Amino acid sequence: MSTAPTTPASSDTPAGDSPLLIGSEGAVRVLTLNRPQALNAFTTGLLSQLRIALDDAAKDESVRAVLITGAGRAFCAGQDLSDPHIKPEFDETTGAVDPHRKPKAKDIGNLLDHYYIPLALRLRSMPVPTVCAVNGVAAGAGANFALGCDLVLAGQSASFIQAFSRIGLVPDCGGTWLLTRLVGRARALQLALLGDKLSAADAQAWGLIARCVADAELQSEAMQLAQKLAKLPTAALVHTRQAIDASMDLEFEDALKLEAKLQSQLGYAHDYLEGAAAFLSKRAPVFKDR
Ligand code: LHQ
Repeated sequence: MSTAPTTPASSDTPAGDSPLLIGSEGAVRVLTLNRPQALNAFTTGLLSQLRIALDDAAKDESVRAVLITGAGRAFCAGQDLSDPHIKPEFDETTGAVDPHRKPKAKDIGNLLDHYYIPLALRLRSMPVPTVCAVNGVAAGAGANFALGCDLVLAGQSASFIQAFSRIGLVPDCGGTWLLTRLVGRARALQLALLGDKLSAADAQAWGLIARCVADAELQSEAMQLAQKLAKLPTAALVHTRQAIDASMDLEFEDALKLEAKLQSQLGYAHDYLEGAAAFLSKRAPVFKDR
């Protein structure tokens, strides 16, 4: 069953104008970034709504996968640079920063502390798998938010830009951690230092994303993938993510021990009993743990 996208309960903007659309298709919760006029750039409002929507999906036992995408021609252009929280002072007519005027200091790290860090942690600790359908350019924090999802599909015309160095910043929203793990130090530095556009096809070839697909197929492929994940044993998938993320910082023996600990927990749960029983009796399993 699918439901039309709606605004989050906490939103005070009218339906349709909401920066985040929320819908469902069966057990898949669909979140659509919806500021197409600004390439879905993150405002504090959008960041808050996104976190609330992920919290809601995490709490809702009927949700077994989350699919995130963008409205319009872009996925997300990162932080909205015109947001009053971070917009620098400059002459709006000439575009110049006045060297004689001491600019008012704005600690943009505060924005990370209050919005981006909780959002990135929320995404990474979702109790269900997450899929991102990157429908166009994903820049800055928009790229790293996408890469924080478990499986990333991108349309062939999509691209990834670590735009931070272009404006004198470092990658954030987990970029330094994610890029290094996904593509290794050399390519992480290439992407982050130069801020060049990486095509979806190259992103797939580099191992940055799971798959590049035809633009026309993106949404249906992403939904099919999310539906497939929703039918798999959710708790096992989420523990798998946890073990894979932890493995990079573990000695081999400690990774073996973590696997054994997680296996112990899962071995008592319904889904293992169901999976093994279904295999042995040659029927399809029906998983339900979360
Ligand atoms: C935008 C934006 C945008 C506002 C396009 N903001 N309007 C965290 C915390 C604190 C501080 C700072 O940062 C962060 C994390 C970050 O994400 S830093 C990185 C911020 N993002 C960027 O620097 C990317 C800026 N955007 C671009 O470089 C280009 O727009 C890209 C390459 C994404 C797309 O280029 P085009 O396809 O040529 O589109 P466009 O540039 O013409 O943009 C279309 C409209 O969207 C345009 O508005 P307009 O009214 O002129 O039509 C842009 O101003 C607006 N827009 N990105 N981040």
